Amino acid sequence: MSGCGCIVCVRSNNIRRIVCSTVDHWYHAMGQTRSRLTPEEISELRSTTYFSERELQQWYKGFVRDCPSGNLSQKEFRNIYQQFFPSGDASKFADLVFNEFDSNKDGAIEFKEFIAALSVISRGSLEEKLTWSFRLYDLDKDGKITRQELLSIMEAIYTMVGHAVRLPYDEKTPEQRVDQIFYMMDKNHDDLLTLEEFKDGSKQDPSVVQALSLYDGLM
Ligand SMILES: [Ca+2]
Ligand SMILES: [Ca+2]
Ligand SMILES: [Ca+2]
Repeated sequence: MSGCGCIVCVRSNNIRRIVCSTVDHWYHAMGQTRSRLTPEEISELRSTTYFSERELQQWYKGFVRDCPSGNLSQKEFRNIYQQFFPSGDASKFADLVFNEFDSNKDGAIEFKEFIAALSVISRGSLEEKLTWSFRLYDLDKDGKITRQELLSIMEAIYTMVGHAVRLPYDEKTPEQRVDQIFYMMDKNHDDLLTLEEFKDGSKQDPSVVQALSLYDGLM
């Protein structure tokens, strides 16, 4: 009798089924992944993302191929970004995005986290994309973006892009860009951007959402 090889497997088909699925679950939990998503995983992901079953299986296949451990590490994530910006240093910006993908904060991106973020970035409504960006920019997650937080993000983007890629605002320094954004968005002049201020301002000036199209290009 075949099976996963453990003693219990050879005793009874029924027990084998239970044990094998448990072992499979352990392997999964340990980061050893299967090649396809289970029907339960598909139905969960279909309700939480904008992807079809076929797309989910395709993304999963690619994810497992690129990350056989089932987890995308911070280092691997940096490398992905670095490939797109060879003349700059993408590590800082990649780390910021990594933290946003890693919603359970365990230091690795599992498929569920990856596909959830990808769904918002690639298929989300403008509102969802802006909320996602806001959370990315709000480094200490207190619900407000300070000048310093925005400056950190802008510096990370400028460092990543280097001199090879010409962005519409590449003639400006990160400081000037921060001043410009606050001038436009900070309606009550308290030097803090709320989600509402951020959303309203971004809709008026689509160039502010530029960083999002950077992710679009990466995915
Ligand atoms: Ca995680
Ligand atoms: Ca903040
Ligand atoms: Ca404000």
